[in-house]
Amino acid sequence: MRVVYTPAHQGHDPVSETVMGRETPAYEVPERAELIRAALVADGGFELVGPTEHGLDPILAVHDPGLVRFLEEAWAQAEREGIDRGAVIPDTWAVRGLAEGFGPEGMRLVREPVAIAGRAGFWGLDSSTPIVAGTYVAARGAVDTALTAVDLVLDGGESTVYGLCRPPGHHAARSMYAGYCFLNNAAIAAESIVGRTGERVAILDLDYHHGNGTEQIFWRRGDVLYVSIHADPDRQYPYVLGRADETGEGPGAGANLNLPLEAGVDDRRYLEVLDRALEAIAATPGSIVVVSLGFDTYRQDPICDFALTTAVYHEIGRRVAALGRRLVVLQEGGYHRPTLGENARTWLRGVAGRAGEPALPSTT
Ligand code: OKP
Ligand code: ZN
Repeated sequence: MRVVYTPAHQGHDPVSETVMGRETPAYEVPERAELIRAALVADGGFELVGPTEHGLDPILAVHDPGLVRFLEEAWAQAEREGIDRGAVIPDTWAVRGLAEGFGPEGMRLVREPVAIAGRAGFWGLDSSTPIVAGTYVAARGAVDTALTAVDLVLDGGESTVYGLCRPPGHHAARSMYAGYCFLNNAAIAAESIVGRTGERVAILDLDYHHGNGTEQIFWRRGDVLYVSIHADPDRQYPYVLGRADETGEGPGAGANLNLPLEAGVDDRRYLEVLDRALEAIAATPGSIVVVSLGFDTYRQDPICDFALTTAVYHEIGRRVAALGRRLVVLQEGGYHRPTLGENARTWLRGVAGRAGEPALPSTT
């Protein structure tokens, strides 16, 4: 199986994030992707390829040019303003996300501020998404990783490709960065697939957190089905979206399925809900599924509360593959570093067992 990977992610190396006013060591760190890469290389059944550059057009098909400009300029502006804290983390928010990030109405009176602190609070949702020197290049690398995975599936004849995206993407909305995410890799990939094939595309979001950004981007779209299994936002980030009654609007009515869950979800319960998600996808036309894959559903994840085991990831991968559709699998979250590599390897091995999938050499 092909794995798309670039070391560009290493430049996004935040030291800390701010959780309820307390500075804590960053969870979303370069080591995460390196651990997954090392586990797949050690397995022997995966072939790493670098991404090709796809430029800005596919990004601007999904994101506000103002957001992209801000992400590109932020670090240099912080340096010019003499902000010397190692990262841009806002402390003043424009609360414009409620209007432009999440809903249909724009607050026209709120203008983009000038100072970096104001700009960050204008484009960002929260204080856990630091911008550092290498953030923009890393985020662009993650998008190119996702788009290269799409190329390998559409033009390269691959049935499944894994994009080791970092930073993740599913919290990033059209005009908002959020939750460790800057550009929405999965949404950009899905949009590109729709544009190139004219087919409907399903996004299956298996990260522990609801992908508010992906939901928002395709909220009024009937050609992209968004299905997500996640922690109930009544107790978990992103708090503001992810409820079961969010089903899409206009042409997108019925093309959004949220399956919010209680704490303590175990393997059996998760598989039961997964089957509902897969049924919804199977009932929708299309031949390609973009998977937003998170391992923060793992029982020992330090910031989450599901109780999945490593073994169940094999079964989840197997059931997703049993849809019989081509898969563009993109990495999102997962913060228990000791098991991250093995969980990813196990999931992808579950996919690789299906008929028609090139067999991977057996592991020792
Ligand atoms: C990113 B991904 C809660 C702070 C939450 C952001 C979590 C982002 C998760 N008090 N911080 O979906 O794994
Ligand atoms: Zn997550």
